[in-house]
Amino acid sequence: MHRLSQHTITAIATPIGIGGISVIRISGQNAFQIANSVFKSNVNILYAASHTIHYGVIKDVDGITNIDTVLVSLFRAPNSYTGEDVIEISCHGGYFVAQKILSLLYTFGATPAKPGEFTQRAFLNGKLDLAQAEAVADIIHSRSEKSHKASVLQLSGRLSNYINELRNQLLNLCSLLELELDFSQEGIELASREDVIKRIESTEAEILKLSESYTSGKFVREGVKVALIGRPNSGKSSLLNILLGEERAIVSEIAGTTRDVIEESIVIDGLEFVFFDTAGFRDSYDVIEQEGIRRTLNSLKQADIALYIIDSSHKVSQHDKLLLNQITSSVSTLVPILACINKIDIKDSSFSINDIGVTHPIEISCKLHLGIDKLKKELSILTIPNHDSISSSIVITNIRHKDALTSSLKSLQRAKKTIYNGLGGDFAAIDLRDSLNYLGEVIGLTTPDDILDHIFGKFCIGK
Ligand SMILES: Nc1nc2c(ncn2[C@@H]2O[C@H](COP(=O)(O)OP(=O)(O)OP(=O)(O)O)[C@@H](O)[C@H]2O)c(=O)[nH]1
Ligand SMILES: [Mg+2]
Repeated sequence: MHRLSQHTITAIATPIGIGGISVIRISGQNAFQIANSVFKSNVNILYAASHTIHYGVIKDVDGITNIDTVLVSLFRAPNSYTGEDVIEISCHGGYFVAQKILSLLYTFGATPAKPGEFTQRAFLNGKLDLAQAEAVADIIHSRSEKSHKASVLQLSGRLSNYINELRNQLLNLCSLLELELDFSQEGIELASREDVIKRIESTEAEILKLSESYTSGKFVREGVKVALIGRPNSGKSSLLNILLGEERAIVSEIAGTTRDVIEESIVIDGLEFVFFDTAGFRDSYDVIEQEGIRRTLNSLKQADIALYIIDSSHKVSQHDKLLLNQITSSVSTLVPILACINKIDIKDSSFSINDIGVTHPIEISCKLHLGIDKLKKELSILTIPNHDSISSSIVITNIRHKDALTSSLKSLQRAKKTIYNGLGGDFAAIDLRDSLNYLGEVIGLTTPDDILDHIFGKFCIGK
């Protein structure tokens, strides 16, 4: 199906910049020859055993000038990351040395690796399936314990195994229906239609559950988005700063201080929360402020939790109630609205939260740092249904997987309809095959090449 490239590729696998060491990776059938052209040591690496490390010097094209002292690690095919011959050169870190060695390797015939090309080769050589390859990128990008955990599980093959199990269920059913074709003259049914429907529905339920796990999966991958919404001066920016533990946003007693949306994240109970500090809500003639408020609405629409900050230093007004309506109408019913009463250190005696009509508010004071831990706890509790599913079952964190599962489900529904309409089992088998293929896309069995290129193209160079 796929053609393996004959090129030997190379790239710096570590971040560009000053550091202790940099690692340059070479993979392909000429990896050892190319490395041998620049590496001088007591050992001839062309004959050295796989999985050994050698000390030596990288020489310039003239074969005389020393570029750097390095360690070279050898991995012979197929026992390497890519499944090909792989060399890793560990040189001194820095901007110049690694680039210099890289250009030397080009001179001796290596070509620059495209983003993700090492992992793409690992995939093409059957070292990992697509879901596992994607997990490699996720591990690199994970910023919280939970996202790291989900990616490690995916890399271990847990999702892939489950997908294979689901595919097997459909495959068995498919074979049964296709076998009936041989007996079509006799009109024999190898399984009753009720039984076939039952089996489809059982797999359908499993795929649906997996597909729905994306709600938690999205939290794991992208963090829980929390929009800080409130009237000007209610203390949104003060709260953001306290949560972050730094003076990130400008705080002032002037109403309308924040204009642009400020996005920052912290980890609470192992899960990343992304906070959006927004412009305070009010009728404004100031064009810039109007734009700010438009952006506030935008953040609200994308939020997983709306945190409504209310200033308790004065009596509740009509504006506070209007804003609650505005928030309610802007978010989906699934998005919790958490009310946060701020400035309790200077709470007005006539302030009553009941006048706004929110339930279970949390009282805080940004000035005295009161109630902040309780607020964090509450945010964490709001995501608990998702916490549980993350630890106990398989979650999908990737929109591509979600789309493939949705298509797979649609095909199953078509298969059922075909059977209900009394059409032959072979027609239903076609729909089941479609469903199978969509499942296969998750692990890369049936993924078109251009999509593969797109997926690996999003990886970093050197991975
Ligand atoms: N006493 C008291 N003052 C507070 C508290 N929280 C915030 N403030 C003050 O309230 C004023 C407004 O705070 P900000 O954090 O800038 O309010 P904001 O909601 O971001 O305002 P805009 O950006 O204009 O919408 C500042 O002077 C803060 O110092 C609090 O808990 N107690
Ligand atoms: Mg502000």
